[in-house]
Amino acid sequence: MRPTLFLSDLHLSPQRPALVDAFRAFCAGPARQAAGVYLLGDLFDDWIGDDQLGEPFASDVAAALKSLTAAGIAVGVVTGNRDFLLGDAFADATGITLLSAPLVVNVAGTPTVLLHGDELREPDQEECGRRRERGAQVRALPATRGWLPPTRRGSPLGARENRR
Ligand SMILES: [Mn+2]
Repeated sequence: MRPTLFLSDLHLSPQRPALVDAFRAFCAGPARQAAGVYLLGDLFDDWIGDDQLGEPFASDVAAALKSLTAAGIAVGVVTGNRDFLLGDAFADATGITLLSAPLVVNVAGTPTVLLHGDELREPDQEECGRRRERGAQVRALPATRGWLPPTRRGSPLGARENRR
C-alpha cells in the first residue's frame, strides 16, 4: 500500500536554504510514491498573502509543489498560524487543495483528525491584533467545540474535549 505522508511546521523561508532544498528533494522524490500528501500548517515561516508568489523563494516552493501535483499526487494543505493567508491564488499556482481544519479523513481505513494545532489554544492578545490587522478572521477556541463527529466521541480526543 502506498503511504499517506504528513508534514507540518516546515517553516520554509529564504533564510533556511538547506530546508528548502530538502523540501524540493522531498517533492521530487519520496512524495512521488505517496497515496497523498498532507501539509498540516506552517509550510512557510511567514505568508503575508498570495502576492508573495512573485518572490523567487516562494515561486520556487510553489513550482516544487506544482510538479508534484502535476505528477498526479494529491496534496492537501491546512494552513497554520504563520501561513493562514495562503489562498486561492496559491492553490491555483500549485495544484494543492486548501482544506479547512479540523477535518476527519480516512487514512488506510482509520478516521483521522487533521489540524495544525493552534486551534486548540486561546490566541493571545498580540496574536488577535496581528490577525485582525491582516484582515483574517480570528479562529478562537470556542469555534472548535463540538466539531468531533459522533462516532469519535469515545476516542481519547473526544474524552479530552469533553473534560473541558
Ligand atoms: Mn508552527
